[in-house]
Amino acid sequence: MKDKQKLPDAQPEKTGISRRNFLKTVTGTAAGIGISQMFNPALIQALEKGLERHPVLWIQGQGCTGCSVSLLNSVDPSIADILLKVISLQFNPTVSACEGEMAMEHVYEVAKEYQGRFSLVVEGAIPVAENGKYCIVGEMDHREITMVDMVQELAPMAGSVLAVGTCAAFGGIPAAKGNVTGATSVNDFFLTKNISTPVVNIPGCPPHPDWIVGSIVHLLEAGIPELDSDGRPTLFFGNNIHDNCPRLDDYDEAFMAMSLSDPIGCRMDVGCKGPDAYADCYKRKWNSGLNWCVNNAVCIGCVEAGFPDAMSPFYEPAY
Ligand code: FSX
Ligand code: SF4
Ligand code: SF4
Repeated sequence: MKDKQKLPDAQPEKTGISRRNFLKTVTGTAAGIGISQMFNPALIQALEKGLERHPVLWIQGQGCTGCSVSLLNSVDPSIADILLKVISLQFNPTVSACEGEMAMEHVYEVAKEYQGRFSLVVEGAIPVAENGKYCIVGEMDHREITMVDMVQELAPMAGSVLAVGTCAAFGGIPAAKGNVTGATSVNDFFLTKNISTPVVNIPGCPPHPDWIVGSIVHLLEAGIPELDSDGRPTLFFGNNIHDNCPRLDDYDEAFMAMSLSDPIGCRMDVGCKGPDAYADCYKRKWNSGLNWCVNNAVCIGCVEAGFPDAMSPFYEPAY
């Protein structure tokens, strides 16, 4: 699984896209969302000379795997180009062929070999109750390895940590009311363990693939992106959904949709949390730019630290 090879030059016959075109694609995608500033010609030239692909270890605790699946759905650039041209994904529990003790050994070997130079992606919350026993993720040397062990041991060795998904970034659904597992976000976990590795939060339940890919590319080419007070890249999470919603005029005119089947009207009265949510869904959209939540339903505020309890709780809130 290890790959320390220099990136080859263009291999369109294998991947359908050259490295140059890949970078153009990423830059082009970035341009529409205001992040073109982070890619300048000097950086692109440096990339085109070929650098070692960046090692990434992706581990998962309490989550539904939607974050991994969302990344796999990356269309432009494709997941194949991300894996073949940008990062060297050394482990991901959903897609790695390696499993069992061998997989655990590999993860720890990679962390030692690339100490300070790899990125650790954490997907899902970290259940700290009962010494982490609610989430045993592997076994090695006759020791059960919990998610708590993995984050505690690997995060200090990493150069950076990406908390992918609202569960990892803020606790999310596993930390919702009624949770008995002590589901904890990466940043809160780091505070209790005195871990100081820089963290980039990429929330969303699940996060848009562009938010994951764009953050990784920014990290590799321009360092840690500018973060808001919740640790999210302002590139993607800097603007309010309601302020940019195509239905804002309806809101201003108090023209409210009465049900989700109403094709027009502001959806606040049927539960839209757009006013409390900060993300670029309104212009990026989902499924290759085809649609987004407010078109067919409502924004449930899935990128926010209070999600789901403070946004769209599973229980009847006592107002
Ligand atoms: Fe959480 Fe990831 Fe929501 Fe699921 O595993 S962000 S539950 S979409 O996918 O962690
Ligand atoms: Fe705001 Fe939601 Fe109404 Fe759009 S539908 S204007 S985001 S409340
Ligand atoms: Fe999440 Fe709202 Fe964006 Fe939908 S529109 S992905 S619920 S932040």
